[in-house]
Formats: sequence, structure tokens, C-alpha cells
Amino acid sequence: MSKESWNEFAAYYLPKVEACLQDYLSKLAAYPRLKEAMMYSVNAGGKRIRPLLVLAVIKTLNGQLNQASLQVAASLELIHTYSLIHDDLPEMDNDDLRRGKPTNHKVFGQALAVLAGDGLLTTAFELLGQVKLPAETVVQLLNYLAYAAGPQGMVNGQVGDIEGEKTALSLAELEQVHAGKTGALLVYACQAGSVICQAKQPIQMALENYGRNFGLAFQIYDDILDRVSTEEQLGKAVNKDQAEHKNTYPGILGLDGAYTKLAQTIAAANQALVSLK
Ligand code: GRG
Repeated sequence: MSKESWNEFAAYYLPKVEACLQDYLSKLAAYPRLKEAMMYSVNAGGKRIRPLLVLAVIKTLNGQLNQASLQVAASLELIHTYSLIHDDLPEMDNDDLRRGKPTNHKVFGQALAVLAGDGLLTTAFELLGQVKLPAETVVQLLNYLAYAAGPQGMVNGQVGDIEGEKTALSLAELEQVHAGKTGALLVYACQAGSVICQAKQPIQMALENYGRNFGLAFQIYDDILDRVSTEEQLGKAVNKDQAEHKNTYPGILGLDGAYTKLAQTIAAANQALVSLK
């Protein structure tokens, strides 16, 4: 998909994803304050990359972009939002701002933020379980999502990240952390589209490969942006030993090395899609 057609695609499907999220969350029979806390973070300005990726895979495989597909996509955004709320908590990253707005715990307090995250995590599976697709497809989606979000995926990556703060990670170790923390949900986005369209195994594997590289590129780019903005604030280049967070791509590879790695990873992601053409 070219940049222009991606923008057009996103502009068309984003409001549909939004409507699906608002519709489901607003009908929950929960205390108003809990719903408010859950919806605060869902509506705090996320880019919706993961649900859009689910839909883009379905489009690529000529599947139906119907209500069921939108619900599968929306359920993934609920998981992503829960992970951000918990990631920002004082016991984890202790962030006051997310997307330029006060973090969930800053507005609602820590207890409610934990519970809003728990609520979004469980609601994601409830929504996915209600999707009108063949039962076998739904079970497979539930299974893949639990794997991606749980202790063999994103939760594992988060633990690797926390443990890694105590030591200097190698490049391979850093990649393992990010494969879980960032990559697992992006791989699932590709799997979900493939499962809905009942794509053959080689196609599914090519898309998973794309998801893995997409996740990696996403993280390298995020690390580069962080480093560049730090250097802008300091008004000078940061060298390897001064890097505040060494467990980053620029921290391990230097800024130039990180740019090279980014280009290689984007090329690998594009290469994974060649077999689909
Ligand atoms: C708490 C189990 C648990 C996991 C947290 C996602 C995550 C794991 C932590 C977020 C911290 C972080 C900076 C991860 C790197 C990946 C990244 C840039 C995530 C933000 O994703 P975007 O850019 O967010 O899609 P928006 O704001 O657009 O939704």
C-alpha cells in the first residue's frame, strides 16, 4: 500500500474503529467512574496502528471489512490501551504524561488505573468472544491473542525490559525484549487478519514475518526519536558511554548504526510481503 492509499484507508476506517470502541465501552454495566477511567485512555489520542493493521491485512487478502473485522480490530486496541495504562504506573515506568495528557493514574489514582487496565484487558476478550465469525475462527483468535498479550508475548517483554534495566543488554537480548513488548501485538494483528481470511500457511507465515519486522522497526524508530530529541535538548551529541538509556538501539549501535538497522529492518518487512504479490 502506498503512503497515499494508506492515508485514505486510515481516514475511512478510523471512524469505524472509533464507533466500534465507543459503542462497546459505553454499554458496559460498570460503575461510571470505572467506565470513565477506561474510556479516558481509550480516547486519549492513540494512533490506532494495531487495529488498522488488522484491517489492512484483511484488505490485502481480499477479505470482508465488516462489523466482525472491526470488532476483532477494536479488541486489539483495548489490549494495547491496557498495556499503556499499566506501563505508566509508578511501579513500572512512573510516567506523568502519555500522548501529552496526564496518565490514567494521575487522573484516577493508582487503584482505579490498575482496575481500568484490568477492565480493558478482560473486555477485549469478551468483545472478541462475541464476534460473529465461525466458532473455530473465534477460538483461534482468542488463543493467538492470549499468547501475544500474555507471559509468552507482551507481558514477557515487559518483564525483560524491567529486568534489563539492571544490566547492559546485548543486541540479541534487546531484540528479544522488544519482540515481546512491541512485536507480539503487531504480529497478532497480522495473524488475526490471516485467520479471519483463512489464509494458507505460507501467506500466514509471510505476514507474521512482516509483523515481526514492523514491530522491530517501530521500536528502533521510537528509540531514534528519543535520542534525537535528547540531543536537541542538550544541544550536543550524546556518545555511547553517556547514553542515559543504554538498552536502546542508539545506545548499543550508536545513532548511525541505529539508522542503518532501521533501514535493514524496513527492507526485511517489505521483503516479507513480496510473496503476497
Ligand atoms: C504493562 C504488560 C504491560 C506491557 C506494556 C506497550 C508496552 C508494554 C509498553 C509501552 C511502552 C513503550 C514506549 C513501548 C514501545 C512501543 C511503543 C512506541 C508503544 C506505543 O505505541 P503507539 O505509538 O501508541 O502505537 P499510541 O499512543 O499511538 O497508541
